[in-house]
Amino acid sequence: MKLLLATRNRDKVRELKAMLAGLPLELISAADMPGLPEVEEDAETLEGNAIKKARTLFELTGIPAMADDTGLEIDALDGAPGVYSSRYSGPDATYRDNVEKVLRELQNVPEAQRTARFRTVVAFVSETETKTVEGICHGRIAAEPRGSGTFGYDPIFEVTGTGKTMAEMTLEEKNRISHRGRAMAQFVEFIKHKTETGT
Ligand code: ITT
Repeated sequence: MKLLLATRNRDKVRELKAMLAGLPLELISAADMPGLPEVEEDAETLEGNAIKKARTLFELTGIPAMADDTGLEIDALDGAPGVYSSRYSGPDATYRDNVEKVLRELQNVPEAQRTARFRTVVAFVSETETKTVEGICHGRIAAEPRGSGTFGYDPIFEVTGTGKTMAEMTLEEKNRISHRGRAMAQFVEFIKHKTETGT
């Protein structure tokens, strides 16, 4: 079975490939397919955007597609940046710009009130079905960035119960406990069932 990873973010592709390794799938990444359009993420929910990305690329290529949409939800900011996580500080924002904006906004917020969560919705779209699963990882926004592994908001996201930011973890450690890892564990079961039953 072919599976198209409908994301242009190479950091996400690296994690998704590690999580899908060992399954009888031929993985194709949209990041490696020139000519595919950028899908505008204009839905109001992670689920809406994930389905839109997967459906658009399935319709263009005919290959069953999966997409993940991820948001960082910070309680002291009423759930922001949430669905706007990739462009929080503007349309061409870098990871660093976004991290700096979050830290500025939380400047006067004490440690106990810096609670947050990463949420990932993974969507799968094929000719016959549309399926979504969700994964959540709880944590807190650190006072300063720590660690250089992984990507995005990871250097400021301290995972509950670990004392580490996600960027202080190895990829394997992060994938075991992360929002994306949790969503993908469910997705892997779903795909395994499909490949075993030929559905
Ligand atoms: P695609 O839409 O092409 O998949 P994207 O970068 O826009 O790529 P998302 O909308 O899912 O992906 O993610 C929004 C942003 O959230 C992303 O640009 C990162 O800054 C951040 N992000 C996503 N997953 C993350 C993770 O595991 N750790 C830290 N930050 C993450």
